[in-house]
Amino acid sequence: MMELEDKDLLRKQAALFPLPKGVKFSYGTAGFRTDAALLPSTVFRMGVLAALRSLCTKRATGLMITASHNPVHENGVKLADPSGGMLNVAWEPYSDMLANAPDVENFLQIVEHIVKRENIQSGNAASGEVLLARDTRPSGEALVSAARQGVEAVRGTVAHDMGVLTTPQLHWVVRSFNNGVPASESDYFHQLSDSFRCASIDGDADRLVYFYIPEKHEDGYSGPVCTLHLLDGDKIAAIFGLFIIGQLHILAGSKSSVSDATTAHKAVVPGYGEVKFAVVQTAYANGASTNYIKQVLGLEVATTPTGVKHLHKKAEQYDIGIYFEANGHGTILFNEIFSQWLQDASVQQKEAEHRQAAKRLVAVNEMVNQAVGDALSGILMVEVVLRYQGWSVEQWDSMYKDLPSRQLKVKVKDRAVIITTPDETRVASPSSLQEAIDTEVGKYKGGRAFVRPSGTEDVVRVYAEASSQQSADALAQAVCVLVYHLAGGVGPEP
Ligand code: G16
Repeated sequence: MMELEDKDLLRKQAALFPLPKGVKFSYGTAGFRTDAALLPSTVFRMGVLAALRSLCTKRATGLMITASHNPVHENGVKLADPSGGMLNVAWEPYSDMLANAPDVENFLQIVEHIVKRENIQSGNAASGEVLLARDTRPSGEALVSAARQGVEAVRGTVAHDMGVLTTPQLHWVVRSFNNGVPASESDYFHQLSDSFRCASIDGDADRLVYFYIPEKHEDGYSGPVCTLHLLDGDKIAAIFGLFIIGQLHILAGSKSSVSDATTAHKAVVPGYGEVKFAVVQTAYANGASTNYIKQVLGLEVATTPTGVKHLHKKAEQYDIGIYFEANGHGTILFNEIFSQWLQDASVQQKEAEHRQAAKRLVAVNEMVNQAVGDALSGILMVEVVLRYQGWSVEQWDSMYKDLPSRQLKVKVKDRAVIITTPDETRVASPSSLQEAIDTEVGKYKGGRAFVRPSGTEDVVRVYAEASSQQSADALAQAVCVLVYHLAGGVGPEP
């Protein structure tokens, strides 16, 4: 029950927020919303209501100052229940009554009515909490202040100003706060980011890689230093290859799985014939990816020099050509005749399962950007395939384990002095450089290394693979020194 002291405090504060003349407020679909200049009394009164609701439920409530999509000169107030959801509809009539109370005495009577009806304990022993937030409208700060005064005009209740938040963030914060878990804006972002995989795209959105940070290190260590797991263009090609060969198997009426698909690239589909299907890579493809695509997926792997222009041209030679550079450039190409056949098959195949497989491939054909690799359509494609496979990003990552590798670059006076073989895996000139690289590679178990002049930067790129990260690093470093001495390095020795 309200004591005299409680009423005096409320009366004094409410008098600071008189009701504007000739306006009728209505809680509406999602709280009050009107011209911001008319709102201080309403917001003050909703602060009072949010405080009463908190005292009634003995949990925190929320109050959001926003007018959503409405013009900037408008504003509004929404209330969040302790669950984090919308204000209990049974309380909506109270909000209308309070907002329209013509004077302070009438307002106090309504407050008393609510306190009595809801059996609310107020006063010093009570402890209510209301979390306040606002959008970026210029009127927001003053209205949050009105809300705070409303909350704190109810004795035993405190307001916490959470600053600028989105409406769903405030609801999330209220829910978390009441569940006793960290509830700040940064906790909200942590929760979102921790629940996803991440994808990263480059400056002009034509490259795509995925990555995640495992909860535990492989050696069981789980400390502040973390190892990032990268799912690069090779792994994207592998999962696309897996998905497409799976659909071709269905169309071919073959029950074989990827593990016994050693001749799958010769998938013979009744009504079409042999579907020519390959994955196109460059010398930068991790050796483990090439092995997996060839030996586990049973697909043909074609190799071209670095540069999308080369991979794209090669991929066009197949009915379906997946091409990806390890750095995330890539896409899937379908030739026109096969695309048309798939369209027809998606309607005409007798078996529903076959029609479905054809439809899936038609959908891929429509979704991927066949003009050039496109990070945005690539992300959608990855998400679709992960969903189809029912895989987490960790399961995708475990398709194969990358061989340890290292990529470095060396500044030289004239990068054109290095001429490579067409597949870029060997140096044709100066021949002394290739001989020295061969000798160095021979020192490392599972070693592989090549160098090539960059086509985009004034450097020579060095790539090395070996059976351990330490060896790959050492091999790459040794090759850098060779390039520096045998191909006109400039600046300090690497
Ligand atoms: C360009 C090409 C890519 C190539 C990359 C690096 O990408 O389109 O095909 O992989 O350069 O080339 P290099 O090793 O010769 O410097 P972007 O995304 O930088 O335009």
